[in-house]
Amino acid sequence: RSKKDWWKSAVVYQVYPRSFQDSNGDGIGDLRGILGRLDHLQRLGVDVIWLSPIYRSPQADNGYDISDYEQIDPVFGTFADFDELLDGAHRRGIKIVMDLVVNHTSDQHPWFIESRSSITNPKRDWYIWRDPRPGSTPGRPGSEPTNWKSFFSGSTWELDTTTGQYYLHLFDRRQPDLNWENDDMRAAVYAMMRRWLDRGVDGFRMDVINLISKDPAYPDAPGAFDSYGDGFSFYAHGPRLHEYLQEMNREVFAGRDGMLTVGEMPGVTTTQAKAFTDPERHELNMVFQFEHVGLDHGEGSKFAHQPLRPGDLAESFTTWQDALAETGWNSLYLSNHDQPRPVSRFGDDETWWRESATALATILHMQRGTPYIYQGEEIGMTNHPFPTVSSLRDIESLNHLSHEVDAGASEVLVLRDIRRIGRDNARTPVQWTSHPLAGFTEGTPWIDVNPNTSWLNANAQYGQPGSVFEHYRSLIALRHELPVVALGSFRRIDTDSRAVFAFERRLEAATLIVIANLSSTNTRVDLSDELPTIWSSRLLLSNWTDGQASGQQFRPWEARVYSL
Ligand code: TEU
Ligand code: CA
Repeated sequence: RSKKDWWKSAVVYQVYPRSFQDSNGDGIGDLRGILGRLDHLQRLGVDVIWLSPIYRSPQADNGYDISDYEQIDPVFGTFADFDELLDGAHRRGIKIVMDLVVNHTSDQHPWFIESRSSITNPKRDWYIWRDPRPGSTPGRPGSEPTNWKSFFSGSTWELDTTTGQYYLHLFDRRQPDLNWENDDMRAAVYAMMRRWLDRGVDGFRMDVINLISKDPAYPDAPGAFDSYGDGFSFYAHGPRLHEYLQEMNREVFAGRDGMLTVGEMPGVTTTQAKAFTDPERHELNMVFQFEHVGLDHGEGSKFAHQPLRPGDLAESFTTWQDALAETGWNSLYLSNHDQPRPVSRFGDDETWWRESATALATILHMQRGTPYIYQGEEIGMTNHPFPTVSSLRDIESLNHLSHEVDAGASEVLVLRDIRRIGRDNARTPVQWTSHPLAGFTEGTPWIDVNPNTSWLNANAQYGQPGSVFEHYRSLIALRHELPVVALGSFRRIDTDSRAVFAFERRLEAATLIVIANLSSTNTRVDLSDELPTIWSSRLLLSNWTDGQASGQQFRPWEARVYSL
C-alpha cells in the first residue's frame, strides 16, 4: 500500500465542536473539551478527525459563517488550545482535517464589510453584486436579480441599501457568496489554506465546494416567481469548477504529499464524482455525495417526507460502489451535522435500537471507500423529540418555520417535519455519561441534552461486548487488519428479499461476504445457488452476539460478515 494513498484505508471521525465536550462550563463545547476526549477517539481507533469550523464567527450558522479564517473563535478557545489539540492528536497518530468554508463568508468578514461599502471599493468584486431587476421596486419580492430560492428559505438575494444593489447568498443572508471569478479573492483563499497547512493540519473538508462556480448568465429558474424557483442547475457545478479545483491543487497542495481532501457536493452525480476523484485530474481525493440522504426527501423540499422503501438504501449504495469501482474513490457516511440520526432515520430506534444501529454500521463500514463517523453515531445516538419551537436552535429550521408559518402553515405540523429531518437532531450534546447533562457540561447546555442519556451513553458501552461502541471498534479494526475491507472489489449479491443487503468483497485470495437483514422482521436468506457453503464458512463478525447465528434465518437487523 502506498503511503501517499493512506486515506484509502483510513476512518474519519467528525467532531462538531459546539456539541462535543464543554471544558469551561459555558454550555458550549470547545477545543479543550476535545483534547480531554482524545482517549475516546483513540480507543475507537479512528485515524483522522474532521473538525467542523472553529474559526472566528458570529455563529449565525454555528461557524459556517466565518468572519476571520485565521483566528480561533473565543467560544472555542485560543490558538494555544488549537496547537495543543493538534499536537495531542498527532501524538496519538490521529490526523486533523479542517473545515474549509469558502463558497461564502460571514457578512461580518472584513472582506464583505469593505465590499459592501461602495461600488468602487477594490473588494467590491470579491462578492456577487447585481442590480435590481429593471423596472422593479427594489426590496419588493420580484425585484431580485434572479428568482432563485435559498437553501435556507426565501430569496438568494439581499438588497444592500448602501449601494442599492443586491448580493447573492445561497444560504442565509448573513452568508454572502464569494465571487470565485475574482483572481485576487482566489489568491487570498489559497494563501490562507497554505498557512493552515504550514501550521500542521492534514487537509480539508471543503464545504459546498461544487457551488463555487456559477453560470455567469445568472438565468431565472423555471417556475413561479413569487415562491422562488430552484436555481440549482445554474449555481452548482458551474463552468469553471474543475479549473478552480485544479488551480487550488497547484497553488496549495503541490509538494505537500499525504493531505486529505474531501469535497462536500450536494446534488453531485456519479459521473461528476468520478471526474472530481480521478487521481489523474488532481482535484479531490473524494467527495460527499447526497443521494442516500435524499431518499426520504419529498417533492421540492427536504422537509417534505417520502417514506423510505425497503431496499432503497442498499440500491443507492450499490450504485455508488459500482460507479466508482475503476476510477475515483467513495466517501462513506450515514450522518453528519446536517442530517438526522441514522438509527432513527434508517433503523428502528425503539425495539431494535442496538441491532439496527450496528447493522447500519456494518453495511457502511464493509463497503469500499473511506468511512466517516459523525460524533455520537458510534454509540447509537438517536433523534431528539424537540418539544417546542423554543427548543430549536438551527437557522435552517428556524427560517423554514417562520416562512411556513407566515405562509399560513400550522406550527404543529411544521414542527413535526423539523423533528424528523431537522439538523438539530445531530447537534444535541454527545452523551458521555448517564448524568442528566450527559457529562457534556457543568453549565447550561446551549441545546437540549437528549434525556435518553440515562441509558444511552458512552460509559455504559465501553468494554461491553455487542454494544454499539464496541461494534464500531471491531469494524474499524477489521478495516485496519484486512486490506480487502478497504481496497477489495465490491459485488452485490442478489437475494429474493428487498430487505436484505448482501455483497461480496474480494482482493486477491481474500473474499468476504456481508449479509444484512435491514428490517425489523425475521427473514430467510436463500443463497443456495450462489454460495451453497456459506453457512459453514468462518463467521468473522456479527451484531447478534449471542452465538446463535443459524444459517439462512436472519433475525431483525442481523448482520454478519463471513470469510471464505
Ligand atoms: O451544507 C450544505 C448543504 O447542502 C446541506 O447539507 C445544508 O446544510 C442543508 O441541510 C440543506 O437543506 C454545508 C454545511 O455542512 C452546513 O452545515 C452549512 O449550513 C452549509 O453548508 C452552509 O455553509
Ligand atoms: Ca465551553
